[in-house]
Amino acid sequence: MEYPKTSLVANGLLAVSETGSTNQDLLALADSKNNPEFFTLITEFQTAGRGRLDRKWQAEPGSSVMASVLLRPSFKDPAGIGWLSLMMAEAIREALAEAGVDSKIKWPNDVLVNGQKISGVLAEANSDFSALVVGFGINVNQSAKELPTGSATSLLLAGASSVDRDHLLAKTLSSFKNLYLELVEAGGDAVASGLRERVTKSSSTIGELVEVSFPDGTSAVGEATQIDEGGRLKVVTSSKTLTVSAGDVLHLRTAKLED
Ligand code: BT5
Repeated sequence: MEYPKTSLVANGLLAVSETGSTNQDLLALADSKNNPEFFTLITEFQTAGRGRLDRKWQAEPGSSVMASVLLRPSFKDPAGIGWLSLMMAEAIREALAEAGVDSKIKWPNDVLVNGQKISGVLAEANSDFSALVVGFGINVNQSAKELPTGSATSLLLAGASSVDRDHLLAKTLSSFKNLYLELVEAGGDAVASGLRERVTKSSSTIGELVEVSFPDGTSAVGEATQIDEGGRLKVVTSSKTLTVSAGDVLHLRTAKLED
């Protein structure tokens, strides 16, 4: 497939029909070649698509948008870096809205339509943090039986048929670029750049009763009250306030819809 609209937004575009993982490939390219910021790698099919915590991202060939964008942030503040997944989720939400589909961001990296996952984002860095890639998958044309889980949805299932994947990707990248350049201008300060306010407005997690599962296997239940200046989730439990930087969140009031 050709991506003429995306080529105008990306700072160099490589489109391959199949690969293991666009995130993995772009991280390797970032180290070996001096590709610039917003260089984008897109594929029609991944054989080893990555999610967080060794999970998999699965999509049928040609059914979705799967891409990774290269960044080389001038700010070294980890707080700014913590925002990149949420920033891409916001850009995707804006692109879906343009396609006529309302969605919400579920902290830390999902985009949901009526509680079902239409998109996931994975930000990864190379070993010395000189390059970051933000990868994302957006389900476009899948029918219910082509999706890997019952909690997933696609633009087609959400009522948007014949979506042009090139246009969707170009819109996502251009929204992302605007948000990112505003963050760079604010020195990586997501509060000053207005990013936190935008993501908070788009979030279905804030104000929810949540169960957080931590990578070490423990969990906690409380109310998600805000996203802090580093992109972390504040959760007020019956005994304390937690600041969550990594974990999975289950929205308890809407859990039936999501799982
Ligand atoms: C994510 O992880 O949601 C991040 C997904 C990032 C995928 C992109 S594709 C381009 C780039 N290159 C890569 O190799 N990865 C990125 P996580 O929050 O851990 O969610 C993973 C879980 O989502 C899986 O365990 C499944 O339950 C579910 N899942 C897998 N494929 C899905 C799909 N197509 N739609 C909805 N849910 C899916």
